[in-house]
Amino acid sequence: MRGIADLTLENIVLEVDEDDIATVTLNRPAKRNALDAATIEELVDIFSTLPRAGVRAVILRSNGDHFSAGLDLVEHHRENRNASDFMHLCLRWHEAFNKMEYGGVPIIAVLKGAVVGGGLELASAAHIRVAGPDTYFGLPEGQRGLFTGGGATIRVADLIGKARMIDMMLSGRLYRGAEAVDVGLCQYMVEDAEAKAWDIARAAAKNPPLSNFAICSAISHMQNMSALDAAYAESVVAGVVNTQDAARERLAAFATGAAAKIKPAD
Ligand code: 1HE
Repeated sequence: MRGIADLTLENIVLEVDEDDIATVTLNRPAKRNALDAATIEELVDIFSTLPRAGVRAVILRSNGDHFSAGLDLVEHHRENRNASDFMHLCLRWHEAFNKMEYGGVPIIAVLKGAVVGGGLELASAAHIRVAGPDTYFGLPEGQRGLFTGGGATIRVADLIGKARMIDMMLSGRLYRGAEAVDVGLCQYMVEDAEAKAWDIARAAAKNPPLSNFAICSAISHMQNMSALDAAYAESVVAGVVNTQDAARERLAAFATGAAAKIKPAD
């Protein structure tokens, strides 16, 4: 089985700290972290590997002023792709983003500057999005004579609803600030997005990995099912998760009054 040490990465920096929290950093700041075909392959490799490597949470971030400018438009222009080429490229985007969404390891995205087009599709595949004051969201595909190909019709529409997504694509509307939180493009808008993402990652990493696996795969899978099948699948997942050793220990702590209570801090 390929491990983290076997990965060959040029456009992304991958680090894992002593608490098994991985940092995945897009590292093409000179190109505003545009997603070329090679970067997508690196994302496929990384997110195929991390869930099996004992990683407990992932911070997805980028170097430079912008999270990602989306599809590498210059490469797309240069390659002069035909319909089949681009369809197969999109399937690789889906491979990468599905590995993220369904991989079972919490992914927290740190957003800044442009989160546009394919950059928003990438951010949407994370489980939690934390934005900073300069972050803005857009889907400029229409303006470029393009269409979404990395899952926006599924994930962005799911986050904000199809009417808002269509408006973004037709009118070029950009969202930022509190409005971006209100419509659902991100869950947090804070001064220091990086610090907030780390707080969330450390909190999530304290949960048993099997619980996080269910949270970060089962919920997405169940959204794709009928209510009847989802109820059945939820029962099966809960049967496995809620009887794990780590749950027994935590239940014993609660039963003896040793566990923390679920209350607001103030
Ligand atoms: C790029 C890209 C890119 C920058 N592909 N090279 N996405 C877009 O339509 C967004 C396109 N980018 C922009 O609007 C701007 O670059 C930004 C607002 C993100 C940043 O502006 P700025 O002034 O900081 O940078 P810049 O001067 O525009 O670009 C700096 C360099 O990055 C420059 O390269 P250089 O070699 O001339 O220095 C740019 O060419 C390069 N660059 N963005 C390639 N996107 C699966 S389908 C998904 C479809 C989509 O994603 S459509 C949305 C595409």
